[in-house]
Amino acid sequence: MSRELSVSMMCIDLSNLGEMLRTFEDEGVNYLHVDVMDGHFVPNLMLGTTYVEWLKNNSRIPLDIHLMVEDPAAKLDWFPIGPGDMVTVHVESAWNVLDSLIHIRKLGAKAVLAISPQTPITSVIHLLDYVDGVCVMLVIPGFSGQTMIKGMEEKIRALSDYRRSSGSEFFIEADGYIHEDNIRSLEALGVDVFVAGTSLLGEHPGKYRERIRLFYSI
Ligand code: S6P
Ligand code: MG
Repeated sequence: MSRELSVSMMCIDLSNLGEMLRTFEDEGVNYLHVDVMDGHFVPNLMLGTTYVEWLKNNSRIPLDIHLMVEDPAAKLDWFPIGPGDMVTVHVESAWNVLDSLIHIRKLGAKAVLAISPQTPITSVIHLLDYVDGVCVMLVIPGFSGQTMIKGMEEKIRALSDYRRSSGSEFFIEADGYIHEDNIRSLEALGVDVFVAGTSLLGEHPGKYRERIRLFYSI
């Protein structure tokens, strides 16, 4: 599969949201990455249901909803999830995470299982028949603007090796610290979908069109 970009909506300039969305559409951005945090599973609180609904109604780009919440199964119906969207739940977030994966697929969306930096890939292997993708967190969930935790490349390599040797077809998403100097190396390791915020929207104010073009051309 060709490289895909999911733009982190927690890093966006809200005063310029409409124009930014039009630019993302023009430039072929694949997903709008919506981080949902409940102040319990992670020590931060953000991106509420009304905002997600607004994004759904005001952009043609599929949503990539990343639920960093306790008991995600009880909250899935709060969001406007439909065919083409992608919804991520954390393997660490609930004993019944499989219920969420099944429910997400019933809604026609892609089910993605996320693993935090300290969680080994063995914690998701037995669930791969129920997922479309695995999201490897390269940073501690909760905040943008962090640096990559050591050992994450090896983790992606191991997951990618498993995918190849088992013949599984899940995609690998990498979330956090995506910059122009690590895109090609992460892709070579097996990453298909990249979540980027700071390098697109934070470090170069106003230059998001150029930064998106750079992402696809590297
Ligand atoms: C972090 C969150 C991420 C951030 C992403 C973008 O908990 O899940 O999706 O939005 O890390 O920020 P940055 O600064 O790493 O590019
Ligand atoms: Mg995220």
